Amino acid sequence: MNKDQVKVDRYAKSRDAYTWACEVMPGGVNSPVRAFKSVNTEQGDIVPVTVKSGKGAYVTDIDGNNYIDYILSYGPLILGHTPESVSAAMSKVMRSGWTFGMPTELETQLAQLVTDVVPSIDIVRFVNSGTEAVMSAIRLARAATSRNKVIKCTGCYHGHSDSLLVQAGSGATTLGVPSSPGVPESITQNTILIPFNDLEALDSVLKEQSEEIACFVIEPIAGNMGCIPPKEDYLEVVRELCDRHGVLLIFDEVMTGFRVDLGCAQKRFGVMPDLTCLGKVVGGGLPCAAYGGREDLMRQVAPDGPVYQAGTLSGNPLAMAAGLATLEALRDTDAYGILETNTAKLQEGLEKAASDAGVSIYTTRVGSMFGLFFSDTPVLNYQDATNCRTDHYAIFFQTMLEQGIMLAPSAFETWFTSTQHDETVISKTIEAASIAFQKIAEAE
Ligand code: KE4
Repeated sequence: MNKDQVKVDRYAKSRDAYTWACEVMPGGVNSPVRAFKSVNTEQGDIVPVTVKSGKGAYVTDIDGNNYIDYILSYGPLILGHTPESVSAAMSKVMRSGWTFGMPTELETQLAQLVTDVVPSIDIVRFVNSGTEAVMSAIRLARAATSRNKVIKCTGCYHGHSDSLLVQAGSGATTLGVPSSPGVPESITQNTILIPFNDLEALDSVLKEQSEEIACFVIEPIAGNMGCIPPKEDYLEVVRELCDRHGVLLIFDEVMTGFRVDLGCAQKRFGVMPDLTCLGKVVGGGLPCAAYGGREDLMRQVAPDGPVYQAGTLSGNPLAMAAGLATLEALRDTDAYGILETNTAKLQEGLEKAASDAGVSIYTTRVGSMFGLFFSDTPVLNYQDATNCRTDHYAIFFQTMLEQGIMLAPSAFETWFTSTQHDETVISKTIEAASIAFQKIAEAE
């Protein structure tokens, strides 16, 4: 490059914005994974891009760079960015009032829709985050069984409440700090860890300790160590074992809920939990989550029963309107057909591009949840996931970013598509991936 061909910094404005953000927020972000820590170069010269806007399958950063977005806010935006139907529903509420701290019909309408379409949910309570939903469901399970212990799988992430931030997935794994400081030993001693997809481990824990175990909380499709589906019949046997030992089964469907089926993963796999946690899609991208399930359990929640849980903005009309419009669109259109077809094309195209470049990858998919691991062997649990080539993922992430494809800045996240990720978007992604795989092959 000669002297007057000065390399244009494509991220100049993001660089400045991030410097300022770091002055006033931890790591310059409001959620750790967004800081690009695990996918940066040694020089740390990739700056977390600051987004200005989104439309359909695309986001635009403050430097004017456009990206095809596979983060989609980590799952909520199943209809893509700023879908007209959801914007219109929210605009209506913007003029009539978006929070009251009093009942509104909108929350009952969304509660009715959720209980109509999610097979195991008789009664539902809205909260404001997935963390809150899972934390509340566990409190209910402990109250209903008068037992304290909770089983979770290593690598599954259920939000950042103390008892669950143990060998968590997602950002907790990415940052290599699975069990966070500040979590008292007195709390995590009630948390039992077993590997995902391992029925023997579950069986032996239940045989030894079931008298003390309130519940087994599980992501029916593990989406926080990459995307790892349940093995054949795994969920069915989990259900049987929990029944045999009187342990409640909680499906954390914060990510899978309405993502893989309108009836959630429980409908797709035909296995019914006692309690379900929802988030992300249920609020259409607004802060909204929920927990629900068997009526005999949910009627123990205050003010019907003694199990206390509350929230200032729970069920707020703005989030309810966004959630309703989103679920109605999923119910009334061929959204799941579109998602299935296009995400299958993505998987096929990426597998072929990697093979053509001589790069070993292992892919997984359930509906519009997709996983890509740099591994030449199957990835069935946390151990397998952490053995994958995260260095290859970093090169892949960086090369895709340069070509206008925004992937999660972590090897331990799931790719999400939307109804707006059409054939053109998928083809562009595959073309960019071919170049990224070649770069990895050259690095070997
Ligand atoms: P929130 O508290 O972030 O709304 O939900 C926590 C949660 C609970 N359960 C499951 C299965 C989840 O995937 C999550 C949150 N997912 C991560 C992405 N892997 C959120 C992204 C982030 O932490 O920034």
